[in-house]
Amino acid sequence: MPQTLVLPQPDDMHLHLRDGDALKAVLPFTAKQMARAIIMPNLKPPVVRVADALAYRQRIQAALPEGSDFQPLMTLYLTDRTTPDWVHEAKSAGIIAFKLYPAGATTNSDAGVTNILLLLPTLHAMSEAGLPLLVHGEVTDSNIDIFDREAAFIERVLKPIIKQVPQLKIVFEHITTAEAAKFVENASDNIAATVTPQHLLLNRNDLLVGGIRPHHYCLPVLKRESHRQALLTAVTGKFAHKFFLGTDSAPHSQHTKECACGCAGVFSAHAALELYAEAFEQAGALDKLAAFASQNGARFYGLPQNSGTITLVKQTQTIPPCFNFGTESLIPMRAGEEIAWSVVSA
Ligand code: OTD
Ligand code: ZN
Ligand code: ZN
Repeated sequence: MPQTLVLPQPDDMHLHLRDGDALKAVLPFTAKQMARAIIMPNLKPPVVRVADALAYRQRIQAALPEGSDFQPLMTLYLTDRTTPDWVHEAKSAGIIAFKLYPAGATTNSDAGVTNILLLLPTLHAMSEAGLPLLVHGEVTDSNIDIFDREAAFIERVLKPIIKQVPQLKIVFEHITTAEAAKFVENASDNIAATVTPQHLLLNRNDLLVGGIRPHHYCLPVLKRESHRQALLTAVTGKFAHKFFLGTDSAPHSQHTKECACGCAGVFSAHAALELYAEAFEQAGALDKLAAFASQNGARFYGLPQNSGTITLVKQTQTIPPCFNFGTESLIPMRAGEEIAWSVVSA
């Protein structure tokens, strides 16, 4: 009998679903594993107003496979123009959070915030409404080395926000460094973080040694091995309750990644849970996977625990070399290679 793990059905607390044909291509992967997902608003143009988010939610629901009860949880893209009134409107409409993209930080972030500290009334309104601020935690200053941008964000942006609005719930998204892990561990319980499969399983050698690997290029960029080890310790250690599953699965067509100026983003939704299982097994902490994947995030967001279960078995699967992506193709994480775990049922 292969080793078996039964978990409460997980949630993906950070997901890029795109729109149109791309949405139709990637949504079934997530809907098959996850009960719910927090949907990132970085469409072109971004999802800024409540009406945009509700229309996007309808398009997601229309693209779901027949019979799926997957629930998309919608976010709004914070801009320099987001007012406290928009926050109240968002709360009433069931929007789950606001997303901070420092202007220019990542894919489709041109409309992002130029100086978050000019938005204090809006942040206070979010704090009072209990709506979390989700942060892409990298500064965008061209003088700061790309490998140092997350650590600099803690000092220059995150600490000042927390000082001004101490009760605000904040999710430090897709953390990649020992500095970020330590900061979250030492912060109060209204501060939490998501961690992606690629940042738990890969380091910057996987991006650059033996040839450049465009499919391992994402933002924040992969870091050195000591940081990966710190992340594994964080998600399995004494403060593990502050960390939860957020894949940051971010599909781009093959030709926009394999070119002279390739897009950032790793697609992992096809095998999200299996990839996390590998990481937790590597850390000798498979017993901590259920809390990370299915409990910590829901608790932080004040959502009920999912009642269904999902079963993982230690059975090797081979990942296809590519998937259809509208009229284009999509290269998934581990394309053409093996993963030691498989999902049997959801
Ligand atoms: N990172 N790519 C994308 C988003 C994320 O920063 C992120 O959340 C994307 O393509 O939307 C990426 O590398
Ligand atoms: Zn981001
Ligand atoms: Zn993202």
